[in-house]
Amino acid sequence: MDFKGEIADKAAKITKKIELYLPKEEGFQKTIFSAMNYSVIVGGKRIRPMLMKAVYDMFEGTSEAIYPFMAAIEFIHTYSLVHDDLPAMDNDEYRRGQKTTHAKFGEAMGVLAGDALLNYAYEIALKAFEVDSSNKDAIIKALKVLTQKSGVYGMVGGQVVDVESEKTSNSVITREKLDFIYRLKTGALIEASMMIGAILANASDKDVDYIEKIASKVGLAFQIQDDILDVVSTFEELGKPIGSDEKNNKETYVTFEGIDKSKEDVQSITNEAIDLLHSFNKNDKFLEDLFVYLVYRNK
Ligand code: GRG
Repeated sequence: MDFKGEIADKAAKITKKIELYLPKEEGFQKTIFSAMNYSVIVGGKRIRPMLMKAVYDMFEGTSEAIYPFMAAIEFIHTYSLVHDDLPAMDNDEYRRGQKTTHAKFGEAMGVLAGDALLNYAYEIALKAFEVDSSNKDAIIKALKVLTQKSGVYGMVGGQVVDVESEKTSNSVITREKLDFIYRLKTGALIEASMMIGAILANASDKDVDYIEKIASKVGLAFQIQDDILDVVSTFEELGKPIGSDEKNNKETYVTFEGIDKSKEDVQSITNEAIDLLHSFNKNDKFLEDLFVYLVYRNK
């Protein structure tokens, strides 16, 4: 099996595990369960739980507590996409080739499905205490990372600055602000995923800090690649060569640095992350391949 096949296989296995934690579609509030389940099951690359498990395996983790956290991080990621697609934000009707949650269930249910997934993620993460009562300190540390990286000092904070930067269209966004947005909006959940993998495998605080640094590079390279893919698909849709004068209405890494420099930076930031990873002197082959796959993905 080639690496792409291996990734697809792992993603399918992760989906099966995650599905076990989804709510039953019953009761008077059945619609919200359907909307939550639809949002999670409709697709996604499962990158965050995959990174979490890969780091966990690298540190030779053995606690079953990893599984509720893998589900929780994917539920938080899913809520962020559901809310990002709402009319008040990006107003998208399709994601992953399917109707977005609000387009299928209505705007109110879109808001509620996002709220529900976020809260439910913590309900599921707390199940880690039932699964492994011998690892309480690590689970508390993991919960702290999960809550902080998702909130106003993490993903939500990044999204706030991103939304404000779009609204004030005549204010010029600085590279410093763009870096802030990328580090929080995209990077924070990737950092949380990898840090939690290390924490639950009982890695030292020093190693967890190091993993955070590596993850921050992976998150940045991942977001720049997302910008590159966006530009490439926009120009393909317009039938124009990449780099022609079409002005994008949103500042991105590509509008700041140009497509060629952006591609170079994806490569050099990924190499930095891989070099740091090697310094653990552990079996990191899968993680290294995963970093490369993530940043050179085409969707
Ligand atoms: C609404 C609080 C709140 C946050 C939204 C995630 C996000 C912040 C916005 C979505 C838009 C976007 C392009 C974010 C950057 C991160 C990113 C590339 C998300 C997509 O992640 P993938 O590629 O998605 O892992 P799949 O579909 O594979 O799950």
